[in-house]
Amino acid sequence: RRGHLRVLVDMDGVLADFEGGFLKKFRATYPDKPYISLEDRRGFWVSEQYGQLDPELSVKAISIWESKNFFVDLDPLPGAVEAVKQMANLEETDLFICTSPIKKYRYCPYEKYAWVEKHLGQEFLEQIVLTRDKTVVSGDLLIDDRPDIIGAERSPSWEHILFTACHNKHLELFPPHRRLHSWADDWKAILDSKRIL
Ligand code: DGP
Repeated sequence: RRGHLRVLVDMDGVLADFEGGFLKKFRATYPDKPYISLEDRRGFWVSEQYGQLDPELSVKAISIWESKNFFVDLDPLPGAVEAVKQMANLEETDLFICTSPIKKYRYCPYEKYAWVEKHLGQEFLEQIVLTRDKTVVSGDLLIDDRPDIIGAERSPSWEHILFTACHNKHLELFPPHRRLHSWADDWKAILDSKRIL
């Protein structure tokens, strides 16, 4: 697809509200245990921060996203569904949903497909890339809330745009690194900045 812009969009924390869904189910499952409010979240790994409160809380946190229906029940983040549908309809733009499943594979990969079908439609199932290593996937842009995206490819083809999330909003980004603050932010301008004139 010569001349087309290829955009990779992450799922958890960018399209699907992993942090909100986690906290809701954690509090419902363990009502008497302490928890970390979204305001106090720091660092990409939820289990690490819960483990700092108490090692048993790390195990309990992991049990939440390893449970049936965790991933399929996640709500879309505000504006995400509309933005992705618009992006997919733009001229000369190829959109892929690039997401890392958890290694406990009983429910997660299946439920990620089910989520995409439910919220975006069957035609988007064609656009899913499940990988634990996003550096080996080629694209012009990767919109992702994880600050440190590394893997086997030392020099990924994409520019990583950090999608703002509760756990990364306090990080200072140094130029030339860029953020997308939310789906209300000007994502079209970021795409246009990568297009060849
Ligand atoms: P991605 O957003 O595509 O990089 O996928 C990361 C996955 O890991 C996503 O499903 C969220 C999940 N995750 C978040 N925190 C933790 C954690 O502390 N431990 C593990 N194993 N997975 C986590």
